[in-house]
Amino acid sequence: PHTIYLKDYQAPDYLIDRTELLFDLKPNATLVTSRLLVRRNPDAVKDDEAGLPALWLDGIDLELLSIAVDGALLPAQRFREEAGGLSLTVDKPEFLLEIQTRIAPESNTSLEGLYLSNGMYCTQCEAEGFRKITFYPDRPDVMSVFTTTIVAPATYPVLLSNGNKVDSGTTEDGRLRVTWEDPFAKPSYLFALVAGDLQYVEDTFTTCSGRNVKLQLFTEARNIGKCAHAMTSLKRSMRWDEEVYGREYDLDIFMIVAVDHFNMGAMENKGLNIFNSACVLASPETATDTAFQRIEAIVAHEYFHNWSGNRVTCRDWFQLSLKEGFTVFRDAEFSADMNSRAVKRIEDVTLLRTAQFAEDAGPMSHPVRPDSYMEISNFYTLTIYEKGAEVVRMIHTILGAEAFRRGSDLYFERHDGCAVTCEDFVVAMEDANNADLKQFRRWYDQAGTPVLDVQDEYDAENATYTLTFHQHTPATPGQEEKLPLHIPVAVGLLGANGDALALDESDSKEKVFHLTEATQSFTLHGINERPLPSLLRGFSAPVKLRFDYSNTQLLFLMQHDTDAFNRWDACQRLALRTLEQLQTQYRAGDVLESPTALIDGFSAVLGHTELDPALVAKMLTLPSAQEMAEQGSEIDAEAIVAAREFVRSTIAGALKSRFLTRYHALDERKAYQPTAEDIAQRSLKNTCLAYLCNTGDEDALTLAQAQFERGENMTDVSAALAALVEYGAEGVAEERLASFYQQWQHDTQVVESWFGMQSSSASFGSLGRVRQLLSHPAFELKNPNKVRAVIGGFAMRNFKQFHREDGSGYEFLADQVIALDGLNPQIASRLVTPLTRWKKYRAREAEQIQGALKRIADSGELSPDLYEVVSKSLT
Ligand code: HT7
Ligand code: ZN
Repeated sequence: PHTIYLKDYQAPDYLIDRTELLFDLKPNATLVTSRLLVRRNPDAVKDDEAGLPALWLDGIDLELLSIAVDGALLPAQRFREEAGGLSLTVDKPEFLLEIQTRIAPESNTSLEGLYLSNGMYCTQCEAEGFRKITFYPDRPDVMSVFTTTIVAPATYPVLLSNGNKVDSGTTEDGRLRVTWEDPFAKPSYLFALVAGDLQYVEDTFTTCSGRNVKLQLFTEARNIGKCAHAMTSLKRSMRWDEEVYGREYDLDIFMIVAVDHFNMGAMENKGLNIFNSACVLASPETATDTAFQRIEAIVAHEYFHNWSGNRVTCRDWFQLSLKEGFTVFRDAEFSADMNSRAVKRIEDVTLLRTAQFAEDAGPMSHPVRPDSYMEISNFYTLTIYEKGAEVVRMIHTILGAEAFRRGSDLYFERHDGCAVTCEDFVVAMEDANNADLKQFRRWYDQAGTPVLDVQDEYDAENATYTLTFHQHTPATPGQEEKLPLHIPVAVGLLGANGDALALDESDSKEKVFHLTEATQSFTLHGINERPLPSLLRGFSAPVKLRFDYSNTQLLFLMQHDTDAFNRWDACQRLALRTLEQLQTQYRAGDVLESPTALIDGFSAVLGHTELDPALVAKMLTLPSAQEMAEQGSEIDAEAIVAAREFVRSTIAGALKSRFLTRYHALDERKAYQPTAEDIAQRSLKNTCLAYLCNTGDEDALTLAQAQFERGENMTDVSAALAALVEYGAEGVAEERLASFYQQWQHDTQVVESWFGMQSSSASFGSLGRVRQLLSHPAFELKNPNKVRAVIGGFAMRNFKQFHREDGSGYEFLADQVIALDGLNPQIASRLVTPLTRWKKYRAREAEQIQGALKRIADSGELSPDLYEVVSKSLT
């Protein structure tokens, strides 16, 4: 595999004005005929002396049957098949190119290009999957109008593609034929095709200008009762995008299809979104609140791409965050408006701190706009998505909501129908507001997580309060020197009685400081008492903030901060500090000290009946082992597990009666609704239940057993089952898991979470059990959801068992990655992630993990996907 550099970008030599495709579907021999109107690109880099350049068409795993130019077969000396594509010499600036190829969807296990999922044909073309369908300039800056005809046997009554259906009929031999026309020019990565025996639910949406849009959601018949929530989410998203961004939907139809085999969550193909079934199908009996909220967010995300991604797309894949960062920011704001804003922010920041910060500090570290890659599929990362969204959020914070909207209006207007860059986005934000984001641009270029050290000084005599910030970004692979960033830091001050202090004459209670230098001080005047600072409110920048709070100060912030996010963050800081101290005690062989400050804090939080229960649940949730691992300079997996288990069980024991009171108060019998209020109530109730069961007391386990048996909704049932599996006797857990499987074996999504619950359980998910799950009849190595549930659940969410002393967890993962690479390289290269950070572990683990990685490297020819991750991790 070779490295591709942003600096080498060149505009395409040829454009494709029209693309006509004909698919004659057969599982092992699908014929694809393309008719392309090719035209020399007037903006291409020209070398007139040399005549017209060759036309390069990407193509992988295709059987070339014929090529014709302007109706005449192209002689063999005019084209050459090479690794990865086809080179044609035509010597005309404009021509009609006709190519016929044959492909075998049935044997496509990579789930890129055209493949079969439970007998249904479907496509995944982003980023470079279209080249597995036909020869084509498969790059996002080649935008074309597509017409697609699909021919298939009558056993595939539903034949879908992008745009509007313009024709349908039957062929002479009785097969079905449908033609779709998409009037919006698009890159090949947004192409989609679906063919199957599907049912659908239908609705309509009237846009702000009064147009009626038909909405259809297609699934296999058995899932037709699980579409309502996605449909409601879609309509809410469409309205929100009109109201908040002024964006109206543009086609007369919008379709969603659910497929069981899918590498990611969903795909925003123009007018025909394709979803992983787990990210679209839900009913109260089968899906948890978390699944309901995830579906709402992903439906919104894909819908929002219609503007931020499809109407305005990326010039090249280095600009991926242009559409992904912006769209994640848009979907996060949507979810915040639909649910609890603070809780949504807490969830997003937790993901960022746990996984993105780790990525930023690891061998695959890259900027939001990378400058090189080997395999683009490896760059659908937390940095591109989540940190990219944080960068957009900072622009929103710096400019303010109204100015941001002016900027996004200009961006959409200026670049509609174009393939553009992150720079174009920033320029639109500047031009619309006469703003200067020159230094801010460094966020797009610099990898790594900045560390922000803060000190304060109070001058009682002059009533001034000074905050001094020092920023520093550690070196990352290929980037030794880092420059100071423009960091917006939102700050509030608390007085001794807990009131928010005025920060200036206009009585404002919050201020955003704009850090632009390595060290910078800001002085506030008229501060008549020593304040307690509430720093980086709402996590106003993706940095690690260090301030020397005392335990008492953290407890005070937990009680009084008006910023809900920082209230939670104070609790996390206290928990992380306590866990850190206990790890030290554990390593020294000392007796572990009871975490009294944390118990006091949790007790106070539990008593706050007027606080949003969802926020209380988050405050009572300890940082995960993965997040703890991110804190120190060296990971000691055993100490992390010991400290965390000790704190959890001590809190559970000390506050048992408080948890019980709160549990009973929240345990109302009412019909399930996925509303923010009810979800909040269930989340706190089930947090209390987990702590109660953590005591191991019989009465608590009986409570879980009763909740499990009541079977009111999947949220409560699976929380009760998870508690029984984690804290109940082994025999009880086995019995409950078996009866649950018996009841739900027909439901793919429930079976997936049943797998995940077992393999991620610290007490139940031993390697032996995980191996048994791999041989379970419902497990399929070719299905990414099942792989993520069983192997991912073990390697990414079962810290205790995965890091077993004998290193068998690492060897197991290496075996699975090697087996998967031959089937699905994208999944293999994602799954290897837990092995990539070996340098951060203690010597013994580091050696074991490195050994497992080396074994993968030496296992034969790796896919480019896996090769990139493994080779970068070993250097
Ligand atoms: N834009 C979509 C990306 C995607 C993808 C990328 C690589 C391999 C498979 C994939 N499936 C979907 C998803 C999104 O961000 O909305
Ligand atoms: Zn996206």
